[in-house]
Amino acid sequence: MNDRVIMLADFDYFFAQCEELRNPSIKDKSVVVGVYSGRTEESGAVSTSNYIARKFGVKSGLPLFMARRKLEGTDAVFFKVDHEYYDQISERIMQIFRTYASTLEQVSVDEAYLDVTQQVEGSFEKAVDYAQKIKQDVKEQVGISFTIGVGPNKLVAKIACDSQKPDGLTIVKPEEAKAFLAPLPVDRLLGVGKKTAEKMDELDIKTIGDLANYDCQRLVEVFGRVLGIYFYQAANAIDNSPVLEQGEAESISRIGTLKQDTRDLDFILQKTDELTLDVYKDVLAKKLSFKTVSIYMVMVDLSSKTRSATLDQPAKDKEIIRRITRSLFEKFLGESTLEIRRVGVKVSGFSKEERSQRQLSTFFQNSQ
Ligand code: TTP
Ligand code: CA
Repeated sequence: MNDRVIMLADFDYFFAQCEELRNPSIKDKSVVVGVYSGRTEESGAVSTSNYIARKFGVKSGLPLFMARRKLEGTDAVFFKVDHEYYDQISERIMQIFRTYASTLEQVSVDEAYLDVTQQVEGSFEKAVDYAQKIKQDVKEQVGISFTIGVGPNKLVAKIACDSQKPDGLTIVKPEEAKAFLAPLPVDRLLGVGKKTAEKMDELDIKTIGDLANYDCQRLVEVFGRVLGIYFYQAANAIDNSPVLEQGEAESISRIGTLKQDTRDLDFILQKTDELTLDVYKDVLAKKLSFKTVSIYMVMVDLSSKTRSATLDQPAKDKEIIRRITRSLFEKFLGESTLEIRRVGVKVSGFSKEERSQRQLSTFFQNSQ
């Protein structure tokens, strides 16, 4: 576990940056992405904003009417959250990250840990160039900027990442880690909320350095064994938690809208071939085999249907997905008279042990 090189990548002002990506002309303006509650035109809160809007005090959580007030007289632009679009961008970036790391742990839509120890041969010097290369690659391929923190473990990488945004790169070598954390307030540590920070303040612990120098036994008495030891170790930059791949995806799917409503098999298969290629790229990148292939249709009356076929043996071949997709559509078109508006392709049944129909509940959960 020693001498690891761990990165945390955190996409800059993510939802707002995604909006800038598809509307480049707004880059010099305040960009606000809001969640509208729907009660009135204006009710809701800011989900995130770009750094120009932040200068006006417009940040996550601010009520939208206040955001409008603060930005009055400027040519700010407001968007509604579009999770489907942000998820797609996020997924493309995570795919690129996978090619750079031995393990990738996605923490949220815009954050992931990368274990790059092997790739940089344990060298923090090499990690500088490596991090820049990843940033450059994603910038070119996707057009999104992000911030990287590098450290000997997840805890240090995270705090390094938070220390300089946006488009930042902060490297904290193992021998610098304790000194890097020492001056920071204790609430920068995961698990130190307002109440804990107050309690620590009573013990005259204000900085992470104060905590690191505190008697561990005393901390155990005050906070209990698990937390006391955790706080002490964290303050001393000790964190052995591994970068863990998230639980294997239950399914991989892609959905798209047809250029026109149709019942024409070839026309449909043109679209599903594109979708299959994307699904297959995911399957390949995650080194999975699948047992079930499904198709999904949204009809002109907006009703939706799925059909599946399960193989006897796990497969990993693109041609198998195409072949089954074709035969499922042939059969389906024989059963239905409605035109089709949207189509989807899905593979599932990944794990080695037999899975139950539990997966049905997650069927195309991203579809609508
Ligand atoms: P953050 O990483 O906290 O923020 P950010 O990416 O917008 O900005 P930065 O990292 O440059 O400081 O959150 C990631 C996304 O999560 C953000 O783009 C929007 C969403 N979000 C909310 O919807 N509500 C919130 O209160 C917060 C904090 C984030
Ligand atoms: Ca972010």
